[in-house]
Amino acid sequence: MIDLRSDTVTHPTSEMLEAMTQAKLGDDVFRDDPTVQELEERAAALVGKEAALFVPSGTMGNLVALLTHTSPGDEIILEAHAHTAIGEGGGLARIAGLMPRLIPGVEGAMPLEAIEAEIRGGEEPSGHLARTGLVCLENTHNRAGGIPLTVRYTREVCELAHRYKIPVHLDGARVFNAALALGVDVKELTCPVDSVMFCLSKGLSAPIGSVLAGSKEFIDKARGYRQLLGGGMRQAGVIAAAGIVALKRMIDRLKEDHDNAALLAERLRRVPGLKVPHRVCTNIVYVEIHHPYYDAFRLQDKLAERGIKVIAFDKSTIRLVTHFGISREDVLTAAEAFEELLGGGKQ
Ligand code: TLP
Repeated sequence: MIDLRSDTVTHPTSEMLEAMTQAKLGDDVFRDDPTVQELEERAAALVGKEAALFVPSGTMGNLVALLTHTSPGDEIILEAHAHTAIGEGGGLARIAGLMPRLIPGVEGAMPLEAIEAEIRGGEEPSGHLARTGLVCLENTHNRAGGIPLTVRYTREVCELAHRYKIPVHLDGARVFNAALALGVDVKELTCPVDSVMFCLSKGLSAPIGSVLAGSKEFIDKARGYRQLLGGGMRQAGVIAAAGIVALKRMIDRLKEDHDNAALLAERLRRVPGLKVPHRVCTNIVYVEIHHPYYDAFRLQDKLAERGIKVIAFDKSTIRLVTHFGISREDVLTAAEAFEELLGGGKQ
């Protein structure tokens, strides 16, 4: 099987499995699991924050951030196709009681003027207007094709939001991919924001877990919300141990995934009936299917019959993601399968 559905499908490395069996454990809800503490300290230092919190998933990390920064009834400004807006079960409204204010972005970046136009201060005396409680960014931006938001843009959004005393949260599920693609230290992308969530279980290949990082005060409060959501994990050092290996060993190798994605995109661009609608800068490739016989769902099924797994997002869109375990040969094989199915008349 060549599994290009997501970088979430990566399995732990043997070094991770070894570290998991050797991990020193405690009860993390009592805050005495040394392995979780080591992971949190390393993670915080890596992204230039005072403190960090280990959470079971990116979805929980984002939701805990939202709950910590805002009050129910607040508005939250997000890019229209942000994962937090469309991919996290509506938790922002169902659980945090927030009203999404969605702004369509250009390559995942909301125009600054549009953000400023949507900010509401809540100081209006009649109390009619909702208050903007948070601005969210996503880097890399998943639905925009894994495009990284630049350091300059990140700083500008933060300066703008902070001028109105509004915090900024970064969904940095793949922020190390962004830093690599931009050739910057990840801190450049994470220091300007008030909080950042990043995933250990995607390109970094840990089996489970994400990290939320911010100021000490923010993380102390966030810990309570994690508990409320059922995210207190007791002997969590078992999985944190894999996360530590992920941070030590798996960040630099992301380049291989980016190179493979670029090669895949280059090959797919040549296939009749396919369009790659965006720049490919990291490990995500979307293709649009314009074919008389295949729509995305049928193509997904036919590729699966050939041992290639992809995700059809809708009738005309398929997503492919490169990751640890996918080689250059694998992406060439996948591209050939597209070519044979769409170009070769083997229907
Ligand atoms: N994204 C997953 C699936 O939800 C589709 C994927 O395969 O891309 N932020 C971003 C930008 C994400 O892409 C994801 C997961 C999350 C948050 C949520 O992380 P998890 O899956 O750990 O809850």
